[in-house]
Amino acid sequence: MTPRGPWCRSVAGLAAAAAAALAAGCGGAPFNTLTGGGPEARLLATLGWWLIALVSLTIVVMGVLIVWGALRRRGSLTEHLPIDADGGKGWILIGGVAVPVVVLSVLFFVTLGTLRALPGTVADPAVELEVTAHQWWWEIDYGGRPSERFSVANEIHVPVGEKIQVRLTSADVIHSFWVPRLFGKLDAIPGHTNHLVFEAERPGVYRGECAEYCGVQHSNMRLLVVAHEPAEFRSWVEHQRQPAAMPSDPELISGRNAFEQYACALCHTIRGTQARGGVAPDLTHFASRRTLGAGTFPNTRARLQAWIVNAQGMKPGIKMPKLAQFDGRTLNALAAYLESLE
Ligand code: HEC
Ligand SMILES: [Cu+2]
Repeated sequence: MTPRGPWCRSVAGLAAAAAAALAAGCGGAPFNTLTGGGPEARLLATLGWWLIALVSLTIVVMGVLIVWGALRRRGSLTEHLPIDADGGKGWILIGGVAVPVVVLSVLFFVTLGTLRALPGTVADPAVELEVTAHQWWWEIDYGGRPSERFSVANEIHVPVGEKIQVRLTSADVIHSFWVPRLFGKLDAIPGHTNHLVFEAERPGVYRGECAEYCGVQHSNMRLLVVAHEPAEFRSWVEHQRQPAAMPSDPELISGRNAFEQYACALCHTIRGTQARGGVAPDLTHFASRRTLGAGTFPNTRARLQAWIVNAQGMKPGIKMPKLAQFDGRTLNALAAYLESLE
């Protein structure tokens, strides 16, 4: 097609932009719901394609009818079509009743089929997780015998090709748990447990978000799902089960003492120390995580120091207060200690 005139050019431009957006979207964009990374996500993607197809068809047919209605002249051949014989009632019955009933019924049954194919629980999952949403971070507890349990935050590790069973709840308000390339949104409701099963087919890092407005830092309540080959996953689990390493370096020891002495230990847990708080992210293997503040910052030394000094300045409104001023040495020791918690 050779575009003629500005109107044609803008249509061609729009089409090119749409095609580019579609192509970019198909290239594995993290929030693309149409490129499922596992069987559950693909079922949802198929449902998405059904919606797009039927809606597009409806739009095209409507567009053609509008253009045709605007262009036709009285007395033209079309007036003699049988459908016009009753003064237009046929159009109303077909366009206003029959077509919507057909389109909505198809979508209804496709949706029902998708829901049935997505069970909330499986008989013997490879991994069982308890996910608790907090304002504004995710607590992730790995089950097992009491000695095997451990808790991490904002970063879920799973083996590829295996079913993961999630039990989801909330500690405060309603949140919604969503990793678009792996599963659909599921509400996290205080006092209630919802169930979800998912599987990641390929190793990689999948991004997720809280998908239900939950207060000032809702937009900074992210999570990552990291899918490993099974052997790699097992060694990750083995490592996370260990308590925090005992420091021998004097600076790290003073960092640990500071952590236990300041209020930090009232909110946070570091297994193997006296820090046993239960209302904030478990920091036992904090340094093994990629992000700080539920996906808000990369987990670097500079950000960590700034966070310890004034987390409120970085993520205003969060439940970690600005604590008393530390002297430079204490601050360095605290950060060095937390950074040593691989
Ligand atoms: C009143 C409870 C409370 C106290 C006291 C507290 N924190 Fe926190 N802390 C939190 C909460 C809640 C979060 C999660 C914030 C978020 O991401 O929304 C957090 C997050 C963190 C994180 C980031 C964890 C992650 O994985 O993203 C670090 C590191 C941290 N705190 C260190 C400390 C240190 C060091 C101290 C003491 C100097 C301390 N905290 C004192 C409640 C507390
Ligand atoms: Cu939210």
